[in-house]
Amino acid sequence: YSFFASFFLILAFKKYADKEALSEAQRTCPVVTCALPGRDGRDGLKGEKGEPGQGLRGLQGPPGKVGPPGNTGAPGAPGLKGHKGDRGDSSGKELTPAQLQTFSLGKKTGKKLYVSNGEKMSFSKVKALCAELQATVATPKSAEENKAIQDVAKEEAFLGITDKVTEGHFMYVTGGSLVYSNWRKNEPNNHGSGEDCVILLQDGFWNDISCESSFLAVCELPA
Ligand code: MFU
Ligand code: CA
Repeated sequence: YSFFASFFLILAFKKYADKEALSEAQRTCPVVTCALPGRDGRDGLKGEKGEPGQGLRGLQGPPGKVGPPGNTGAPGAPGLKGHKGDRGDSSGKELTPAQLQTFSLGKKTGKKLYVSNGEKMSFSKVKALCAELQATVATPKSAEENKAIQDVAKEEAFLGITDKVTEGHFMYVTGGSLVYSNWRKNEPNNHGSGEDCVILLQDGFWNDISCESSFLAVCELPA
């Protein structure tokens, strides 16, 4: 008895409780909310990649800035072999231009050498030419030297003698008064507007003449 009584009592209470809970939910819970489906499910799988867009391609932008210099490159390949050098000499000595000139002209040591290029020119030009050869204008200081110049000069040639400093007093261009002279008869006469230079005539005698006239250039290399 008590078992069945208890059973029905429980059932009845249950039925009452359910009914109360339902009516309470109807009062407090909005129909819409309570009628909605349950919570959202989990996120689905990632979709496939879409097709490329079809918008117009933009214009090309301006060139970028110049980049920094690159590193130094590796050394290049060796150059080609050079030409064979000069013979050189066993002494290891080198000739100065003057020594080379002396050698090529066959100049004898201790003896003056007179040279000419066969050109005629003013006295100032003769001086300049001889200076380039590290020489001076031919200046005979003895009959022997006068003859040596005569042998080189095939026509009238300037001598390194003038009276520019003091009229009538002929001197060597290199300095000093004459130690030897070979004037032609009636010379020097300072003819015309003046004659301060001297030429060696074909017969070996001297004549004073204008320095602006042109005569053969003969230079002398020191002994
Ligand atoms: C002589 C020379 C002059 C010039 C002239 C033509 O004078 O002394 O130097 O050569 O002859 C008369
Ligand atoms: Ca004269």
